Amino acid sequence: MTSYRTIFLSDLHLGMRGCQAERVLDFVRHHQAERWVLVGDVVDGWALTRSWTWQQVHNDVVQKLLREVRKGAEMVYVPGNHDGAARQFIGLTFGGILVQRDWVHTTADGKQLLVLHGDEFDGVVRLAPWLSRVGARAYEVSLALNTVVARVRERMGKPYWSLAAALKDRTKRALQYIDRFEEAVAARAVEAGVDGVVCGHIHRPELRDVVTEAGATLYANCGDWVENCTALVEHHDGRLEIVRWTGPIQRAASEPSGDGVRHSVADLAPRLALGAEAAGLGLDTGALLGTDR
Ligand SMILES: [Mn+2]
Repeated sequence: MTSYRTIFLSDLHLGMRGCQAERVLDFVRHHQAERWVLVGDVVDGWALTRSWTWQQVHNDVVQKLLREVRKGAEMVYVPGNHDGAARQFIGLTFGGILVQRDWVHTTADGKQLLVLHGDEFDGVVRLAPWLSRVGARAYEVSLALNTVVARVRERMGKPYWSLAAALKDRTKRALQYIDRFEEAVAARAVEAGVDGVVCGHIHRPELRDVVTEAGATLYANCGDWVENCTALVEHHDGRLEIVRWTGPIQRAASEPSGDGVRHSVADLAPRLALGAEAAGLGLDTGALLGTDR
């Protein structure tokens, strides 16, 4: 059992196919904190609207978090866009969980961190259709892609190099989007006069100083529990760290054995980009793959 002062979690996407709920559960079981901060997209209401994929393990995660509160942990919940329905409860406390639109967290060493989900910057950064409702489905589909790339190639009748080239081009655009998102979020923190910002939303864990035109600030992104399985933690002395959890591998019957579920940040970008491309072009990736995920 590892103990931290604060644990920040975002983008669990409970209820979405591809959500690694077993890993979340394992992480929560092995950690304790004085305060838990949920940075949005905890439950994926969009996915649940499309098809009901709520499983017992998703309930288990919610119950486990509630138990932490009963045991005395503080919990702050900043809803995201996928669980935006919870935004109607801003300012209220449910079962000891305080719901906030955004939140200023003060670290043990006195740093002030503005906590927000990050979807409020979608309007500023207009390069990522995969963050939209339409793109969300394409993104979900693209998550399944890397395991069936061989089949796609065969069906499309395209040689491997052309697919690789296309991915390379799209990766560049996805990275450009990520840069712009990080800058926009950092600029908000500078504007707010705080020492840093904690967000989620783009499923890319990060902890670094970002220099904007208005000044430099600490940018922290919790990452997600669909691909990266990361949390942002604050040690008891105020030091921040990204923790990557490699607990038990979730293995559904339809999934390949081995490391078919875990993906590195490095191969996240092309798949995000492919989702973007599919959304942007109205391309039915599901049909291409011969699956209807
Ligand atoms: Mn989001």
